[in-house]
Amino acid sequence: MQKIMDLASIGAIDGGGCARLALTDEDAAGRDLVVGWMHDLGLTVTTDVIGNVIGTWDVGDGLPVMTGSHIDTVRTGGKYDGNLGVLAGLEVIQTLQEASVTPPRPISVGIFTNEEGSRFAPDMLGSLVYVGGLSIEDALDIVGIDGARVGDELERIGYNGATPCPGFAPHAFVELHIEQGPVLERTDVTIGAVTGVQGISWQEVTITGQSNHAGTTPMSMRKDPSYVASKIAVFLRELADRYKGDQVCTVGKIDLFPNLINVIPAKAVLTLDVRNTDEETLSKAEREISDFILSLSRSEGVEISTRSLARFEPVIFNPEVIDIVEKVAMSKTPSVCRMPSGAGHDAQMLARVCPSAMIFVPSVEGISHNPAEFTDPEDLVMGTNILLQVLIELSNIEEFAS
Ligand code: HGY
Ligand code: MN
Ligand code: MN
Repeated sequence: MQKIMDLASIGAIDGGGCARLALTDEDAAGRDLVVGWMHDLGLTVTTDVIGNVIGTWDVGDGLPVMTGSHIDTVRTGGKYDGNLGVLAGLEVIQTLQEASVTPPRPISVGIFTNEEGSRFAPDMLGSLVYVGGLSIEDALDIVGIDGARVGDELERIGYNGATPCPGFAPHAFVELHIEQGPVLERTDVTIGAVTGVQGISWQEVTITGQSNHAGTTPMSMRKDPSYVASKIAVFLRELADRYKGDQVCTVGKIDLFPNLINVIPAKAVLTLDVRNTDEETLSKAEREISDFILSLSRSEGVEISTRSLARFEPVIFNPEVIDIVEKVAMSKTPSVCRMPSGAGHDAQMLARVCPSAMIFVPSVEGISHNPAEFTDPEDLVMGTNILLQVLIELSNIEEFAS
């Protein structure tokens, strides 16, 4: 608990949250603090070419069992998103060391770079490169919303490590994370045995119209990007309402240029975050949105270009690991349910290279990506104890069936 508070004090913002956007000075300070804790535990610490930090307790033999998450946050982040998974991993190692319990395999804790993706898209960038899903060359050339380049920022904060990517494929991977939604609380369940992660589609849409005088330009003559951007935002909301089920759509960012009260904008740039647990439905939503955007460009006489910022299909976690999470959780509380994750996580990338799953603990009022994010301490402790037991069970498995 103290470590959560100490880390949360870095980049602290009003309302009790954190702002540690990836590769900023605040992110670097958070990394330095946690790396210090890794050294205190006597872990072997490596930093790879995309800045992923892996702390390994070199005991036992064979491939390590890995846990971890991220410590970068969104601009209005909370104390627990990502941070819990990293600090719980360290807590597990410290607890085993203090109890003189040596697992049969090494245990690694990962801090994955830029999980949030809000400064540099895509999200889960560090774990994606770690598993070989994106070349380091392409990753280092990504330019963020502020014009900064990933490679330059990694160098600037001193986390452009030497360890190559793809990194080693662990024996298994399990991530403890807050749910970030209302399901556990609404169903009065304490632990989620996460079955997978929904599909995600991020796009940037650039609308070019014609800046003109807000007072003199007849409505019939206008080529107004802010009107078009608003129509797209409304279309997304109505699509989600039509599709119902797991369909979610968000326009989180709209920038107008020149963004002045008496100027019809020359340009609007907005982001589309569209997700669904079902790949076919997600693709259908993308097609509908693209058709709508094309029809709008014609009817409003504006030019519209789109750029994909992230596109990950839904991921199903390893059944054996999910079973172990559920079994261990049930040994501590009867209040356990299986559920998919609405948010993206590094575990969905590690699932490409090793048996992986996740443990969820409840978010009070389902709030996250918000300084008010909160999880009851006894739930944090329960989740961490389950993580400890799951890591021990995973390290005792010789061979996974799949
Ligand atoms: O956007 C997400 O789902 C995650 O927070 N990166
Ligand atoms: Mn997270
Ligand atoms: Mn997040």
